[in-house]
Amino acid sequence: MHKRSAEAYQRALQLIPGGVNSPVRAFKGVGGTPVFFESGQGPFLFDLDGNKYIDYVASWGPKLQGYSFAPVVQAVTTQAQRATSFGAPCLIELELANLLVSSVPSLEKIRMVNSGTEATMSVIRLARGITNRDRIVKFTGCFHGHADSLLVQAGSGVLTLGLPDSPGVPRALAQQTLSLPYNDIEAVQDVFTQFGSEIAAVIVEPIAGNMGCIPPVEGFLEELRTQTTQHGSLLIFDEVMTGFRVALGGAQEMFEVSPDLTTLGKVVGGGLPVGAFGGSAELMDQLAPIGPIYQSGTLSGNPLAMAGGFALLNSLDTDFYDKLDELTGYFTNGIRDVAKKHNIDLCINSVCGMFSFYFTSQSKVSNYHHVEQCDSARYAKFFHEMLRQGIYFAPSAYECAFVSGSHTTLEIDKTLAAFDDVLKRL
Ligand code: KE4
Repeated sequence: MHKRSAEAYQRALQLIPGGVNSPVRAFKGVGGTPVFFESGQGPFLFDLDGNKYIDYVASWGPKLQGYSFAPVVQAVTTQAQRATSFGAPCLIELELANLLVSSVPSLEKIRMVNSGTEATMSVIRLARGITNRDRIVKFTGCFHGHADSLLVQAGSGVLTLGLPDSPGVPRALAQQTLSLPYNDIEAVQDVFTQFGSEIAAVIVEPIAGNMGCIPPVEGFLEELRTQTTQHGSLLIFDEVMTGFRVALGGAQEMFEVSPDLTTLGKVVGGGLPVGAFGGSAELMDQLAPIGPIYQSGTLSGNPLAMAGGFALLNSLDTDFYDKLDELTGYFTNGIRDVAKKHNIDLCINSVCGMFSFYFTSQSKVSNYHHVEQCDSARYAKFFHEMLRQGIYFAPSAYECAFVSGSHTTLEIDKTLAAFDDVLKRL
């Protein structure tokens, strides 16, 4: 079944820490050893042993139009024959910048980088530089990449200073980050009452996607906007996952709340390494070389990745999202029906293009505390059973499932049939 993957993994373990270049891929969340993939086509992945899967990981989000999307392949191939990088300005950078600025409501200017982590790391420095303040507020269960200031877990009490979430993060730096419960409006009001004048920025996933999919409750994003404005802090929407995923203008368009700064990644690179951060011209012009706040990158805006991102984003319009939303609803309704049929307690959260289901009897999952009560062992069993059926979900109960423009009801029906068989036996 996975003989060649298992052999490759043994070799990988000798060369790469944990055999992977990013921890979540090691299957630690579900047990077993990772599958090595060889190719992808539309909604399908093919592994080293020739097994075919219907994929819902989408490389953690970027594959919004599925694998080997022809316009992206064409654009990247053509650009590769010209040059992959100049380290100098080129027109395709302007094309993509213009597309981002004209699609995302709050953007006037944008700076390209090479990952979501680089985008959030840079935007935090920008916010601190602009406000001349050091404190950052984030939310427990939200993930913003692995920059030191963001690898911070909540202190013992909601208003206690942050603690490093990893060895190597200086305690002094971690203490500058406060981590609050997601969707907790009161906690936000309290933290601003206590620290308001010291808070440089609040960074939030406007729809949480790293503790499964958790949409904002009514008034949560609006309260962040009110409190940050009132206290001279900046509001940062980390739309690395939601940008161009849930709507052309991202979650800020969907919920009509305008952040001061936005980070992007994943989809905007079309599957190549791209991150970006942007906001008003006034704020962004504080960046070097015109402003004093330094930020840089050898391959930032490289024409190869710009060509890939531009080709993918150019294929998106409101009709695309209408269809994606409909297919996501068809899928999640189908899962609800199958779970009911087999009396399996399941809670599903979904927005256009992304969703997650939690094995739990809780009526809602709207913060990390709820997520911790869910049955991740049952998810692990589910994951491997579905893998045997040729369905690839995220190897972690804390991630989202993604539907793409290449999935059709044919693949969804096959997946629902697999759900029926697996949930029956769970
Ligand atoms: P990257 O540095 O991995 O490109 O982006 C970091 C990041 C920032 N913000 C949000 C909202 C994100 O979801 C991410 C990365 N997401 C994870 C899992 N959802 C990527 C997978 C991985 O860590 O390998």
